[in-house]
Amino acid sequence: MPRDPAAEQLNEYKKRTKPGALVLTGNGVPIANKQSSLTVGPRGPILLQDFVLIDETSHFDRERIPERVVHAKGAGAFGYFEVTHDITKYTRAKLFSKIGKKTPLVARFSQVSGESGSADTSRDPRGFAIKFYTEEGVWDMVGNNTPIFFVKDPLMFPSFIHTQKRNPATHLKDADMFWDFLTLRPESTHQVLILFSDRGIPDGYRFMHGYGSHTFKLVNEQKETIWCKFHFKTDQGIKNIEPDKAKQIGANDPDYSIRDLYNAIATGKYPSWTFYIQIMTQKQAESFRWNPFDVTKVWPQKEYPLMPVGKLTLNKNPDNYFSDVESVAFDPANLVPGIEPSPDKLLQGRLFSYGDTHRHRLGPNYQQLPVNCPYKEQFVINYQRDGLMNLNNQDGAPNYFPNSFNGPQECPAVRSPSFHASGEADRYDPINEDDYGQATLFWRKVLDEGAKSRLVRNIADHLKNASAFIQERALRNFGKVDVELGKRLTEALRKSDAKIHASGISANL
Ligand code: HDE
Repeated sequence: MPRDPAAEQLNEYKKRTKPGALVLTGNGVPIANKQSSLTVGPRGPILLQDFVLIDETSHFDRERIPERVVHAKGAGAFGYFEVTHDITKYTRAKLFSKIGKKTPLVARFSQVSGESGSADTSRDPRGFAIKFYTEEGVWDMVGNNTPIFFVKDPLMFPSFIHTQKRNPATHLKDADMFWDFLTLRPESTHQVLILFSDRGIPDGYRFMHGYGSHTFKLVNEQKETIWCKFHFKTDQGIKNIEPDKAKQIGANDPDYSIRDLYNAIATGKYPSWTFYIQIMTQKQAESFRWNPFDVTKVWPQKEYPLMPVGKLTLNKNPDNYFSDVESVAFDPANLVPGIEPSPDKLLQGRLFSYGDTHRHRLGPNYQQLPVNCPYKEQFVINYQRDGLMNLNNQDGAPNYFPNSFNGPQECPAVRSPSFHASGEADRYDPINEDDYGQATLFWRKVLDEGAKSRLVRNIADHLKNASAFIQERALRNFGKVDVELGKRLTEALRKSDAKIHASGISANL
């Protein structure tokens, strides 16, 4: 069998280069012997003056940066976005300014809860993050492959993530943590159903949709605003992996999805997604039967149809995984004129968190790394200076504002329209926000009989590992989605080796 392009990477390098380049130290000095340390006699000890050894070892000691606290495992690629439909009446964002316009981008797809060495085929949401290098700065669309999320208050997020990762005492994934939290926060039910459905294990990153998930605000040239959601539909079609096969692949080829994306692009099978928006006027939002900024709910597509906007194509693999993918830093706060945040609380929390984690993970000047830099190579001109690993002296421009020395000026044209905000400051619980309505629709209307059976099996296979009282709470919650779901799950758990109090459950449904 011929080797695939990912396996051939080094041979390809050899073909396109000439032998004979010199190996240098970090400060650019040729190295006479790269294989033997400098020792006193053939048996050592080693001399401290062996700069070749020290240079090599000390750089090696620092090769890893902290992995992302979530979405640590992922694959990335470069490509472009092309506008196919005019939406200038809704947004003045320059990347949408005319049909046929192309904007370069980088995409990163990821698993959420596993570490950077974990298997690509685990049941987990997948990250779907796109960095558009627009002419008015970088727009990051940092979404997932599901249109909704588990929780809706950013204060819940660290706890939620803790429950999906390892138990700090045992360093093991823990079914009690997982189900305890989710069942105590019933707003997560809708997303839990999607996670345990067939779409919970996509067949690589090419065969899944992407969603901005939150509601955003679009602003047009006249400063009129409208609410909007972003959808990326895969042109490859949806493909998922059966759990048993996923386990098998996870054991034999844990990097399955990274390999699949790399090889597809290397062989010219460029994956693409059609980009749609859903819009809702301010007036419609006021009378919408759910909170339109509640990220645990979708906007029904029958009432708010998808409108096509353009196509996103990935056509170039990273040259270097570390600098192009590990160092890429997405931030939902990276918005461009014409796209603004909504009051969605979870989104508001994210507007702080990402820049904060980047400053920790990559340093204060992470925006200067080529993959993060607007237009990639051109440095931003502003009044920020210095700091760890600063590369930009801004050509001697003044570092204070206002100034009389041709420092960069404000641009009043991009001013955002004002918006009204008022209310009693308090910590509001999301109570009476209908935790089950859309989950019920998902169970009854979206899934066919086969999909329902697989969902029940998938939940039971996981839930059976939790403590009995947590299983019972889960069954009560799922029973509120649909009595049938509760009953079928109870049955499935009874058939498994779960230690449930079988009699107590159906009584409580
Ligand atoms: Fe993230 N998330 N997240 N998230 N997220 C991160 O940023 C966070 C949420 C998503 O390929 C982190 O650079 C908070 C929703 C993706 O590099 C961190 C909250 C959605 C990626 C972070 C959320 C996402 C991240 C970790 C709730 C889908 C990977 C490393 C308030 C709409 C991006 C990093 C990449 C990564 C925080 C919820 C998507 C810690 C606080 C909802 C695709 O900043």
